[in-house]
Amino acid sequence: MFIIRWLLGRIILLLNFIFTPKKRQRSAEEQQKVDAITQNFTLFEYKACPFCVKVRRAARRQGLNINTLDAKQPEHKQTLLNEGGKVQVPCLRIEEENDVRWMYESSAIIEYLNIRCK
Ligand SMILES: N[C@@H](CCC(=O)N[C@@H](CS)C(=O)NCC(=O)O)C(=O)O
Repeated sequence: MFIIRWLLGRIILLLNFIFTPKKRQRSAEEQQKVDAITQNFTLFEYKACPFCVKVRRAARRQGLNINTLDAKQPEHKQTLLNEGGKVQVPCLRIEEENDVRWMYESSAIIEYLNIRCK
């Protein structure tokens, strides 16, 4: 079972690499504005998780630079569990004006990013 999951993960990563989406281009000024928003975001993920790949691809299509943390690493996994509430990826940590939110569900994250970072 582990082998099959591992293999599927490699296939997903390979396909993602081959069919890397085009990154949206913005003017330097526009990109700066969007970067100022996304610098408060952290995406907790597993590299080969299909739902995480989906979010990373959507972020790339939108030209967003989002810091990622590998939730396989025990320290990040613990943070996700303690502060987010459960170990499920992808999870977007959103820090805004002394408020921290933990957003689960790939579709919800993509929708949020599309609205927040037009
Ligand atoms: N419906 C969720 C599914 C996310 C999901 O199933 N993530 C898996 C990894 S692919 C997970 O976090 N499993 C818990 C674990 O591995 O501990 C989404 O769209 O984000």
